[in-house]
Amino acid sequence: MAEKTLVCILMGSDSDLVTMAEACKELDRFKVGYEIHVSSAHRTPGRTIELVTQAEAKGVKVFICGAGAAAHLAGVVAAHTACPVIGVPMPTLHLAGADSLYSTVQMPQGIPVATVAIGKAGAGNAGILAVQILAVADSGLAQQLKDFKQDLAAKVMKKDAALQEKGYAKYLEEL
Ligand code: RP5
Repeated sequence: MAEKTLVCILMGSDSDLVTMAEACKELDRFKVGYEIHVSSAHRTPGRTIELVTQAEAKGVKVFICGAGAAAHLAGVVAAHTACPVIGVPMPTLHLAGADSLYSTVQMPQGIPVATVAIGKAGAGNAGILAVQILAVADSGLAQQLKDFKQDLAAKVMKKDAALQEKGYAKYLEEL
């Protein structure tokens, strides 16, 4: 059976896809259904609002928005939905993503955007955060998240054990 679409990912440009794919990968990991669209707050403002309305009608519960530079997409989406909105600031050429970060995070009181880190780590975390939001009402997802964290911890422990065994120089050679 096809997964229900619970998350809607919007990005301002297809040039954002290389970053936003990290959010897709995390949602795939947890088998959470999502849709992903290119839609810009500035270039296609009407279409953006239409996508938000359609997504809500389909049962979407969380929006993830990635945009760069004068990054107003997450804020505009948040203005049009009562669902949680996660903003992912894109890295940029001229200001290294500080422009995207500030324009995504500095929302006026009343219209929150949960802003994650700039770039791929932020996009991946946006996917995980969306799963965490959904897991509040889904014990199966909550268990998957616990397993995921245990797995992360086990990987770090394994690396430390190898570092202790080999010493830093050999470890570095094999990195
Ligand atoms: C933003 O402008 C997009 O989110 C993208 O990060 C940036 C550049 O877009 P392109 O000129 O590559 O389409 O709206």
